[in-house]
Amino acid sequence: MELPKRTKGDEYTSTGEYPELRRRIRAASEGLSIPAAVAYAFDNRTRLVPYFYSSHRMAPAGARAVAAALYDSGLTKTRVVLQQWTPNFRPSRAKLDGESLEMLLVSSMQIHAERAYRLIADACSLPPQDRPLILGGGPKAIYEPWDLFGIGGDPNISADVVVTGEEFVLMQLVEVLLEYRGAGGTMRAAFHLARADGALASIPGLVYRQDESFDSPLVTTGIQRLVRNLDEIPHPVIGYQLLERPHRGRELRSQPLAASRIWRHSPIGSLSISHGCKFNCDYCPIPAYNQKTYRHKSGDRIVDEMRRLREQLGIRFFFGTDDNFFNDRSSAEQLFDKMAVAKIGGKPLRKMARWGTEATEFDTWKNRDLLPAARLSGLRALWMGLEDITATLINKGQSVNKTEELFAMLNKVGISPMPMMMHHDGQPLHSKEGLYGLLNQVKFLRKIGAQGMQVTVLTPAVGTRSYEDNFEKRSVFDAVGTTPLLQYQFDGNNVVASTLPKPWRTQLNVLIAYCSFYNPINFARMLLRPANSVGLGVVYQVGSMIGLVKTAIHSARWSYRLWRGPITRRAAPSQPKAPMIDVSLPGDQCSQSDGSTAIPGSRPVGPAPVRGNASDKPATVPLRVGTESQGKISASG
Ligand code: B12
Ligand code: SF4
Repeated sequence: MELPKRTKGDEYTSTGEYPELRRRIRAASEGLSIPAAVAYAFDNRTRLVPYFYSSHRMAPAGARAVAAALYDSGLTKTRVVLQQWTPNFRPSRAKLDGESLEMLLVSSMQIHAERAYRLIADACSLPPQDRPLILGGGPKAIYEPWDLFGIGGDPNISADVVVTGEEFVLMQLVEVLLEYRGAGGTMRAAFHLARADGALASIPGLVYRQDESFDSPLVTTGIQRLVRNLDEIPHPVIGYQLLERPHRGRELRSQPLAASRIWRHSPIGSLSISHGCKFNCDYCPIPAYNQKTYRHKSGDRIVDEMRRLREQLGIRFFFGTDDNFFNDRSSAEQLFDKMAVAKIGGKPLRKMARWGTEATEFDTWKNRDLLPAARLSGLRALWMGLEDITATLINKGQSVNKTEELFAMLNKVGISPMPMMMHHDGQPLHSKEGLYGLLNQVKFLRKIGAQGMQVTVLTPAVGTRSYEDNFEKRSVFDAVGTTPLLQYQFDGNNVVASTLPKPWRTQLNVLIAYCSFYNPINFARMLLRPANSVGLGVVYQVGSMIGLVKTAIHSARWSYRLWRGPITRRAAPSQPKAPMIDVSLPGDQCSQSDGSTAIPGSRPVGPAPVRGNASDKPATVPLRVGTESQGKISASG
């Protein structure tokens, strides 16, 4: 099921609301010391091609943005800890300027959830009075917030509050908590007071336990409001300067990573340029998450971000975290106009900074006349979700002829086309005729100038229209052999759902497809191409051939286990294990794509509890906390 959206016209914050909120928090937090760590969970088992390099060499934008928002609001004792770089970090032992953490903010995708649980478990190993306030956020929290409470069935291992939206929601929460904390309290104590007072119900985008009792239901406050003007978001240069430097230790170092060394560890800078996509693919949660909106930054702002990151931190390669960059022509145009004439250190921006992003083939084709301008803005690579160029799996306006013509145009202007393909049950490895087979498509794309290749398997994604169907069709695996499936395996690199009798073949198909693209022969071919079409291809070939060694071992093992079986299947996805109560205020009510109004898994309770009245408790429902997928969690595991 997709996330619901707010009523039309009520999706956004008003102009200036977010900067004003930060200004108020700055005033309220003056003189306070609130040590906080934003920990980005990362499961190293997912470090495979095609993300072998980017997952470690591109500091994630979400965790940086959250830390930047705290810092910019006066909570300057904030550090960003990436588990890719600091795998042994233990929140329970972390100190900033000699003080223990008062807030632990865990950011996680679904595939890194097992690592997120451990971070939370470690923080919960402290005596209750010493525990930081534990907040969950990021894609795992957005779609399955209940999973971060009562982890592994232990009600003591739990986040205190989960943010199901963006940093604006967090800062609204921080403002309320500061009001309750005062000068001498802690953020966790403030959270308990604010919750008891009903003061959190008016912040859309939160999930928390109604009280501290073991059978407490979860409360959801509805769907977030989105910051409309992305230029209002704090500058990314702030978040970069809060990064913990890579090390194997458990504690935090006294100083963050030095500015002069940031580019060495994160040579690619991810930049949030736009959010949203006009398409509506049934296996993708992005349009619903964005409440069908499209937001973008101004050209001036992007120029300023690149300039400062280049000049102050030495980062010269950028990746736009766009869902569909060419979604809106006028916003792309204004960006190119500004970037084409911008200078960094007296030189044209395009000489000092290069960038890549994601866009659909349909919109890139529609705006193909802008490609020369795009190149002048420094755009050097475009990742396109072609999925299946015959449009059999999904029709997003892609076609064989269009792809061929577009790739030629892109290569001509010096922008590397980077196709992203999706292998599925209906697609054979090879077809005798036409282009339906996976290998036929990979070979064709290489010939027409693809500089890189991503092949993932179609994997059920939470928050999508097709998610539940996959369970109903009994395609999603529950266990293979005696081992239950874990969340890290839903990364598109493992076959975790299939109705075929031999899913191990699908697993090998992907590996064969990669080997057919990334190999010494194609590497040599790339080198022999005319200079203007070599682009990223050579770099990608080398990096991916290295990454393929680990990926091949991983794939062969998983394929073997699928072959051995037996495979058991699941009839339904994980559900909230505690009852969920929707207390969103009338103005914050939202609607589902099917016309219903509640948050998935929740039931409305009418008017939200107001301050001073937190006793709106539902009839008791038998409680089992944690999900099957969580397993037993221990802080030391
Ligand atoms: C850029 C991107 C990538 C990049 C970089 C990822 C990175 N680590 O930086 C690359 C290309 C490497 C990548 C890879 C993958 N990705 Co990706 N990626 C994105 C994308 C397009 C943008 C993410 C981003 O940086 N946004 C900009 C920042 C500023 O926003 P944000 O991350 O949403 O963070 C905000 C909020 O979430 C919140 N927040 C975040 N953390 C926290 C923590 C706390 C405590 C709080 C309060 C708030 C909070 O505040 C932030 C600021 O407003 C998103 C889609 C999207 N539009 O969100 C998918 C997305 C994150 N990716 C996804 C997936 C599945 C993958 C892959 C598994 C590939 C695949 N099969 O699709 C791999 C995994 C690689 C790995 N091993 O980790 C999914 C995750 C789904 C889920 N339920 O977990 C997403 C959501 C796309 C989708 N299908 O919906 N990805
Ligand atoms: S085009 Fe891409 S981002 Fe847009 S809905 Fe489809 S899969 Fe999602």
